[in-house]
Amino acid sequence: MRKVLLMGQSNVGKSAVFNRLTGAGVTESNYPGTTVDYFKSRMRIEGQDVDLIDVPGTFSLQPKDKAEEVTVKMLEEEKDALVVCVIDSSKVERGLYLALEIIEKGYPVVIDLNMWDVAKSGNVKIDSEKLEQILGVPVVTTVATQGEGIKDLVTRMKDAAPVQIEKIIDKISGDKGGAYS
Ligand SMILES: Nc1nc2c(ncn2[C@@H]2O[C@H](COP(=O)(O)OP(=O)(O)O)[C@@H](O)[C@H]2O)c(=O)[nH]1
Ligand SMILES: [Mg+2]
Repeated sequence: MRKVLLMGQSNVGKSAVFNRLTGAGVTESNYPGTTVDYFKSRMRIEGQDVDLIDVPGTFSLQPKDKAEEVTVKMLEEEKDALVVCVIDSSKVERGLYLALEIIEKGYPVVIDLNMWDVAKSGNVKIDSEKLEQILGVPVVTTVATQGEGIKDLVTRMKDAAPVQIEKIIDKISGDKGGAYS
């Protein structure tokens, strides 16, 4: 079964996205040999069943505690996974660091700029189209608590494909205008 991993830092809205994507049939599991719990559920994408996993939050792929260790292991155990990288749009740099680490490992990634409402009300302006163009991965914006953008997130999953990090570096160095304004 294809796996979709929801990854990101703590409190960015991973579980809110998870709850929007799943209906009934959520199971809670304990990662073997640890006290770290995670949630899993079946969902359908483009007519295919996939397992959606709400992975414990992590700041980076250099684990600082047990939960982060589990996150890194879960990623490494699922070489064929599609990763939805959930980012708090009001603190986008932090989240992008993790997203780049995951892209660098060769996973197909969709970036979910969640908390779009918070960014807007805080006057944080992000050009999500430009970000998508630079990174070469689908970038969507969501307000998970309202269900906004969730359909778009599902639709864009099929566009996720591995990207070589060198390509991103080339684009950044050849591009004077950034994705932020
Ligand atoms: N305003 C706003 N709040 C959100 C959004 N998504 C999640 N939240 C809230 O942010 C908090 C953290 O969300 P949660 O899903 O538990 O984050 P997780 O730690 O990444 O799983 C909760 O209080 C959510 O209700 C969003 O898009 N907008
Ligand atoms: Mg959570």
